[in-house]
Amino acid sequence: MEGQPSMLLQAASAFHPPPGKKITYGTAGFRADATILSSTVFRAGVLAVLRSLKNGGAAVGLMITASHNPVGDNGVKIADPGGGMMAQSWEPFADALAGAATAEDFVEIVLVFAAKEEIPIGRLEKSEVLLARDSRPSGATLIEAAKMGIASVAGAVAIDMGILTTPQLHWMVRQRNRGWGSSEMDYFLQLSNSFRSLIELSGEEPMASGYDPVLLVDAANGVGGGKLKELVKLLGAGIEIHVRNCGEEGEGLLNEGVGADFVQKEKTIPHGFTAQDTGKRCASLDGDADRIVYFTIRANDENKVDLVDGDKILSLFALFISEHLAIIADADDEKEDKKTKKKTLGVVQTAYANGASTEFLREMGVAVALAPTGVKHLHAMAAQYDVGIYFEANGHGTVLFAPGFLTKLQDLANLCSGTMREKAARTLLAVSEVVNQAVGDALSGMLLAEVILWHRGWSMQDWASLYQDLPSRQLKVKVANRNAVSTTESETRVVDPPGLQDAIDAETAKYNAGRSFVRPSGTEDVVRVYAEASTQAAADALAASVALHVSHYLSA
Ligand code: 16G
Ligand code: MG
Repeated sequence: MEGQPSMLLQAASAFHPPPGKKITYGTAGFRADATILSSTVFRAGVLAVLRSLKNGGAAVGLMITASHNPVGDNGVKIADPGGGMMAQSWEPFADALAGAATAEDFVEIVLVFAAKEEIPIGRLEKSEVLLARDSRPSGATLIEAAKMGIASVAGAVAIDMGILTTPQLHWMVRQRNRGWGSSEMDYFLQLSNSFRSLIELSGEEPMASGYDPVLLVDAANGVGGGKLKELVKLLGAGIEIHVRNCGEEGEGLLNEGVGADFVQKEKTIPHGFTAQDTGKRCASLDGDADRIVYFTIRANDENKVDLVDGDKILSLFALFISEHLAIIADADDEKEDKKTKKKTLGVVQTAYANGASTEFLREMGVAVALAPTGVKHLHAMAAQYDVGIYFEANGHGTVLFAPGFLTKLQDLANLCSGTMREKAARTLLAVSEVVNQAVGDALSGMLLAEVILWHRGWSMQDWASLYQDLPSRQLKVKVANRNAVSTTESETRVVDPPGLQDAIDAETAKYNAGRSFVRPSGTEDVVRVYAEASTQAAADALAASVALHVSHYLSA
């Protein structure tokens, strides 16, 4: 390993962590004001190489983005060789790297960790990092810092994929490691080809269809707008997507009054949309296009929108997929298949899922599992089913197909040529292609939602009325130390501080259909409160009283 320590030390000495500021690998990577991030990003470059070396040199992704944060922020996160988020077991190491006070400390931490994990650093072994950034101006310099980090490990190769959405990079990593086409055009072609296959497999549009071919998309003035425009060129007839807030001259700032986070939290019309769009089917992406919600603008209430959130997207997907799984199983003479059908499909939500959505899914006969907040938790749980669908209410989510199940579908399609079963199997295969199985992807999720609406001949009203959301309220409470709150049972129950859960239970019992939980945020210095009840006034009151208990228990 001669030379490697001094190579690392020399490179690391050019970067200085911000004094007195601790940046941690939170729910979705490191995130902070862009001006203090270069040392963190340099070190994340080294981290990505180590991750690749640990995985026999497989490609790893490094994405520069701060998603829905303001334009002055930026961030960095690592995608593992499978295309998913970096293994959680490495997060403490990531924190230690970012937090090392000096270049010497940093090198020491790298070398000790590499020795412990038997990572062949400095032996010129193959390792590869695919890099990309979203449209933030600060990304250009930060990506150079990441490249310097990568170059400081002997034998490491950096491949700059340019400006991409986060899910595009995750997809590319997954494809590349499977030896499949991983260019941006491959991505666009896979999505558009499978979209068109799904339309063809659906046959004729239903009579008296309520589906409106026009879709208005708010791209948050982020990276997704331009990408969506590229994709639209390949979709063919039948759908008319108008993209707004692409971040072009005069369109406003990234994530400011626009985007999925804004629309979902504020339930307010994003910039670039007016009363003239009332009743139209609209969708909002977030700044790096890994999240999507739909909405319509309310008549006579110009500023407000009716939201179709992640829960309803999930419900739509679950309905369509279970319908097709049922065709496959129902046509089977053997009862065996019918019995296993329900285990085949599973959905994963978080405690934030509206109670009405969970009830709707359970009534459909689908297994519903609960995961803690954060894509990585939901993704891991969904991967346990043959077909696993996961969504957070905020619009992060996708559908996962187990490799063995895809083979089964392929065999079935070949065996049952000319039957309904073949069509159902081919439809599910096309769904597995249109969705991004590496990570939730606003563009691919949108295509699947559109196909399903088209197939059913549904208007936004049809979709929205799948079930009626229970009134809910979210609050945040500023506390001295949010980490004094710890939870269990997928964040539905508080363990610490003692007594707080009993207080929440006592409040909840006062309300019809009441439900409430609290958890420390992973991205902000607050404790979040969620409450649900049969009326809005009750949900508001429940949330307010639980928030008071949080303040009380955490101020002591
Ligand atoms: C991050 C997570 C998101 C989660 C949110 C919760 C990813 C890619 N993103 O944005 O899944 O819903 O954090 O934020 O994992 P909170 O902890 O502040 O409530
Ligand atoms: Mg995002």
